[in-house]
Amino acid sequence: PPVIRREDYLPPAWLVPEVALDFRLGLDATHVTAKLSVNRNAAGNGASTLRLNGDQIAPLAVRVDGKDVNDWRLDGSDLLVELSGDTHVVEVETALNPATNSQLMGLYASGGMLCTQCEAEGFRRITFFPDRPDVLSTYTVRMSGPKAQFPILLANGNCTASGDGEDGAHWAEWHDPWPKPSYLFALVAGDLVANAAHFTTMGGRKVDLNIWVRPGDEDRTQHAMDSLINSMKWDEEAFGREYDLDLFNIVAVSDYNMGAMENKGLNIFNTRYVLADPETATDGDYDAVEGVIGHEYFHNWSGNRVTCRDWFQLSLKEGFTVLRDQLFSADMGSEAVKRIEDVRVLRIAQFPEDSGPLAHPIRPDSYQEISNFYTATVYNKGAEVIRMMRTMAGVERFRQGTDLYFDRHDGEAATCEDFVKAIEDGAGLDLAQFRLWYSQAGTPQVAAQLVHNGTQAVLTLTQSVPATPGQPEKQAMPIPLRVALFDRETGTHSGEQLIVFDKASDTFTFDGFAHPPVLSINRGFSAPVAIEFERDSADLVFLAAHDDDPFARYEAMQGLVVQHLVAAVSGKLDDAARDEGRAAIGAAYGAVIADPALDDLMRGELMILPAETYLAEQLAVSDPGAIHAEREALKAWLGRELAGPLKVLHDRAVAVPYSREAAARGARKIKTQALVLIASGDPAEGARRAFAQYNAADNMTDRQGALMVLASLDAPERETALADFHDRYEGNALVIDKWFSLQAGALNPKVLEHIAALAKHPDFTMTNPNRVRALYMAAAVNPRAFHDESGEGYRMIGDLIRRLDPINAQTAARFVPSLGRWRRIEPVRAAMMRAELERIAAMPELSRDVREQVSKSLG
Ligand code: HT7
Ligand code: ZN
Repeated sequence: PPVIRREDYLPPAWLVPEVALDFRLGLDATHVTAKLSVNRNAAGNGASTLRLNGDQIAPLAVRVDGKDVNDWRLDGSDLLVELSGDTHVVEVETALNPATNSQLMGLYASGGMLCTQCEAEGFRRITFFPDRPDVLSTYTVRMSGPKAQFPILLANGNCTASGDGEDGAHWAEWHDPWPKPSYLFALVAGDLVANAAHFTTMGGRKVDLNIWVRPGDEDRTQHAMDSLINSMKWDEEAFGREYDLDLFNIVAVSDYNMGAMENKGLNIFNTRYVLADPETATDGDYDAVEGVIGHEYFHNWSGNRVTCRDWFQLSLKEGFTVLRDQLFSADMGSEAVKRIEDVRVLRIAQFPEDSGPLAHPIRPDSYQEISNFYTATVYNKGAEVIRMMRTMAGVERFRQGTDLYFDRHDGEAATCEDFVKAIEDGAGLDLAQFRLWYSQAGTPQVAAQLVHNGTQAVLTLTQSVPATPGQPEKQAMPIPLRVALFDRETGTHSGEQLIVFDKASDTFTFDGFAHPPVLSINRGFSAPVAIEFERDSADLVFLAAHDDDPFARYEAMQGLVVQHLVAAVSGKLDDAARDEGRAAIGAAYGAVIADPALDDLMRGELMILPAETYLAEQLAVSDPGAIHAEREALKAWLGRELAGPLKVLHDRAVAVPYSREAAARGARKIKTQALVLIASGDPAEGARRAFAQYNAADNMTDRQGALMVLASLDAPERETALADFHDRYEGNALVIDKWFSLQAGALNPKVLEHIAALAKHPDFTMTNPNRVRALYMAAAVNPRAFHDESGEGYRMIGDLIRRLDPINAQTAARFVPSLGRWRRIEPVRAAMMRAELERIAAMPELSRDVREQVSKSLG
C-alpha cells in the first residue's frame, strides 16, 4: 500500500466552496446526488483535472455545468474529471447499500436507522469528493424517505424546510452556514426520541439542545444532557468559546467504531457514552459520559472552527481537545483524582506504544492508513505536550496563547506549527526547542541523583530518548519538572519550583538544607517522562504519607510497589528482602486505609496497584507469567496482612447509601477495592462478601464490582450471580457487554474455556464493535487469558483479527498491537506471538488497516 508522507503536502488544486447533497434514503438502497461548486485554487498547481476521492462507490452519472459528460476516468477508486475553466458545477450520482456496510464508515444502517461516520476518510464512501480536511465547504442537504421508517431526518446546521411527499414519504432540508471539511458532514434518519433542553450562551444566543435515542432509552439521557450544558458553560468560562448555531443535536448509535464524533451541530455518539442511570451505569461510566460529551462539544472550536490542514496534524485537534476535556472533568469533580486517572491511562496505553514497533511522534511523518493513527500517542501524549506548555506559561498566559490561536486561525485548516506559534506569541514563551516534542517519538527517560553537600542539595539530571522505528538518534528536549525538597523532620518543604531541564545532563542546586532532604520530582506529572531515581523505601513511605501534591503521593505508593515487584520478578529478592519490601508496602497501605484526612476517592487511587503492563514497561524483556504471579501474590499477602482493616473499610462503605455525591462515590470505589483484596487473601470470605454485595446492590457500580470479584473465583456463587445478571439485564446491550467483559477479564483459571464458550453465545456478534470489544479486548488485556503459557490466548486474538478484518477492518486493526509487543516478552511466548502475526500476514486478502499494523509489528 502507498505510504503518505507529511513532507509531500500540496495545497488542493480545486476548492469546493459550496456543496448540495440530495439523499433518497433506503436501508438497502440510498441514492445520492452531489452538486459541487468548484473553483480553481490560486494556491494550487493549476491542474485542469479535478480529482474526487471515492471508495467502494461507482459514478452512476457525471455532469459538468448541467451537461452529462463521458470523458471522466477512474484512477484506482478516484474519479478524475477534466475541467476547462476556473469555476464549474460538477454533479455526480452514486448508489449505496447502507445495510451491508459492516465497516461502519460512510453511510450505514444500525438498528433500523441510517447514520454516517466520515472522519477520517468516510465521506468518499458516500460520494466522490476532495475528501481532505483543507477543503472547506458550506453544505445544503436534502433528504427524503419513508416517514414511518425514518420519522426523524437530521443533518448538520439548521433545518430550513420540511414537508410530506407522496406514498408516505417525507423530506427535510438542512443548511450549515459554517464552512467545514467533508469529515464533519453527518446525516441521521430513524425512529428517534429526544431529551430536549435549552442553553443561553454568554452572548445571549438561545440554543436548542436535543439528545436523540431509540424510544425507551430517553430516561437514561439526563446525565448526558447535564454534561452537555456544563460543557457549554465551562468552555465559555475557561476558554472564552461560545456556541455558534441555534441548534445542537446529539444522536446515540449502538453500532459504532469509536467513542463519538464531533460533526458540526450533529454529534454522533456510541450509546455507551450517552446512556446512564444508576441501575445500569457504573460511576466510571458516568465519568466517561461526561468526559466524551465534553470532548466532542469542545471540538466545536478545537477541530471544527479551527480544523486540521492534513491528517498528520491530527493531534492539533485531538491532543488539544483531550487536554480541554481533562481540565473540564477535573473542574467538575476532583482535580487530584482526575490527574491520577489520566496518568494511569497514559502509562498503560501510551507508554507501551512509545516503546514498541508502532511508536510514532504525536505529529506522525507518514502513514498507510490514517485510522491506525487515532492512538494514545496522538490523543493522550498530545494532550500532555500541550499541558507542558500550559505549565511553563501559567494558566493565564496560556489562555492568552489559546485566544490568539482561535482568533488567528478561525475558519482555517491549521497545523501543529500554527498552534505552537500562537502559544509562543500569545503566552510569550520561547518554544524553539520544545517543538521536538512534536517530531520525536519515545518516552524520555530521566535519571535523577540527589547529593547533599553541607547546606546544599545538588540534583543531577540526565535525559535520553530511546530509539524508535525510523528515529535512531534523538536530541535533548525541554522537560518541565515541578520539584520540591522535603525536610524529613518537619514533613514540609519551603516551596515548589519549576525547573525546565533541556540538556542531555544538568545540575540544579538548592540551598538551605542542614540535613539531606527528600526529593519530590515530576509533581503533578508535569512532564510525560519516566523518572529513574533509586531511593530507599523509607523515602517513598515518607512521601506517600506527607507529600502535599496528591499525584506525588500516589506516585510514591506506586514507586514502592513497582520497586518491590520489579526486584521480585528479576529474581533479586531473597526471603528477607521480600519480607522487608512487603512490610513497607503493608505499612503504607495500612496508613492509607486508616488516614482520616483522605477522602475515599483519593484513598481508592492510592490503593490501586500498578498495572501489569506498566510493570512490564520497567523491564527490557519481561515474563508476563512471573509479573502476574508476583503481583497476585502481593495482593493476597496484603489481603491477609490487612484483613482486619479491610473488613472494617468494606463494612463502613457498605453502610453508605447510594447517591451521586463525591462521598458516596468514594465509598463505592473503596468498597470494591477492599473486596478485591479481601478475596485475594481469603477467597471464601471474599465470595461471601461479594455475593452479599451483589444481592444488596441498588446500583451498577456495586453490582459490577461484586460480580467482577465473583467471576475470578472458583465458587458456587459465581454461576448464580452471572446467571442472575444475564436474566436481569437481557435486552440491554450495554449491560450485556459488561457481562461479556467481566467474564473475559476474570482472573479465573478456566478463563480461556469461558471465552471460547462466550464466543458461541447467542448474544455474541462480530458485527457490533461494542460486543467484540467487550469479549475480546477484555481478553487481550487479561494476562491470564492473553499470556497463557499454552499460547491459546495469542491464537484466540490472531483468529479474531483474521475473522474480523473483512467485517470491520478498523476494529480488527486495534487488536494487532497486543501481539506486536512480542519483542519485549520472554522468548517462548514471543515466538508464539510472532507466529500469530505471521499467520495474519500470510492471509491473501488483508485490509490496509491490518496490513500496516502487522507489517510494522513484524518489521
Ligand atoms: N474525532 C473523532 C474520530 C472518530 C473516528 C476516527 C476513525 C474512525 C471512526 C471514528 N469515529 C470518531 C473522535 C474524537 O472526538 O476524537
Ligand atoms: Zn476528539
